[in-house]
Amino acid sequence: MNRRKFLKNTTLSTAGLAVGSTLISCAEDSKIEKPIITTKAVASFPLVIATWHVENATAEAYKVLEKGGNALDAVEAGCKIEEANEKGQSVGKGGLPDRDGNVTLDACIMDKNGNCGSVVYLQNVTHAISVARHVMEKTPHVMLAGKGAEKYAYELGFKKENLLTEASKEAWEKWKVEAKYKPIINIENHDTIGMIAIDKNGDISGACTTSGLAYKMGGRVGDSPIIGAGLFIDNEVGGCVATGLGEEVVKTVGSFLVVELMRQGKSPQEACEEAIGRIVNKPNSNYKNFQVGYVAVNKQGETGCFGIHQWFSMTKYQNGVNEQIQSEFMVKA
Ligand code: SD4
Repeated sequence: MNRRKFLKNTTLSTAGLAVGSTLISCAEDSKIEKPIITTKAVASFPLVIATWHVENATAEAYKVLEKGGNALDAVEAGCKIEEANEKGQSVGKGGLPDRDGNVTLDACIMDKNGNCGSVVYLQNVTHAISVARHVMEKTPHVMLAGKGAEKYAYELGFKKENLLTEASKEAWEKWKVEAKYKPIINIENHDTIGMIAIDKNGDISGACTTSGLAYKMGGRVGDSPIIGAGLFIDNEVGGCVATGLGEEVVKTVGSFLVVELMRQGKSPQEACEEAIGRIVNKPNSNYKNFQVGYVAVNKQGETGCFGIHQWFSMTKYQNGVNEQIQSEFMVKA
């Protein structure tokens, strides 16, 4: 094994950083703390990280990587687990519908060469992430929407399915009684799945898939299928995926921002914190009422995650350990 490969495959431990927190200036009156990073950065390949608590999905992706598979296949396989999981009410089949009762999916994928594909407002097809991959690999385009995306999926052989499960229909019927639209700050089980993998060659790919915000307006598209907002990968630098209120992520081009901050030398953790700060510190930010969370990894395999509020989490599979990591957060009540 040559030295470069040896270094790539060897666990690199960097020093743990000090524990503590400092107050940062912030809009309004709440006590907002900027934690100093407490996690030890331990870097090694292969690895998978994902938003929220999705250990089955990271396990599936890691299986691909362990067999020597590439990061792109790994993130697609991982995301498909959650898309097929009818109990997850914010991804794929079983996702909560828009206010008219339609389940509409957004997804995107990006590879080590900067290629990307996405589908927005896709209906009746469970595996939006796979359709997005086909858009990337087989069409001259980056993004297909609505009926066009659905038609393309059927041409590829995807089957037409009713994505509105009884449980999601029931939740929607209950919601209709008051029909108040309010973004949900945290979904306790799991949520939009954004996933990034680094394979044994050190190459990075990422994917993001969601049914978007529950009871959104018909036609609404969030950040998750928007390259640079919901996901961004630069194989020279690292990758980032977002979850939470997509409108706020789009306004700050969040995932691209995190990757660019890492390019400038910030750790993944520092970059996620700064990107969250950009949202919170905007004039008149309504941050108390919504959640945004980022997970990121750099080329060395160091990871970071950060949310506006408590209860955001990252699932990480690295060094044979598949674990849920509770994210640090900005707003301490
Ligand atoms: C969206 N970002 O459609 C997605 C939803 C999400 O936690 O991540 N919810 O805005």
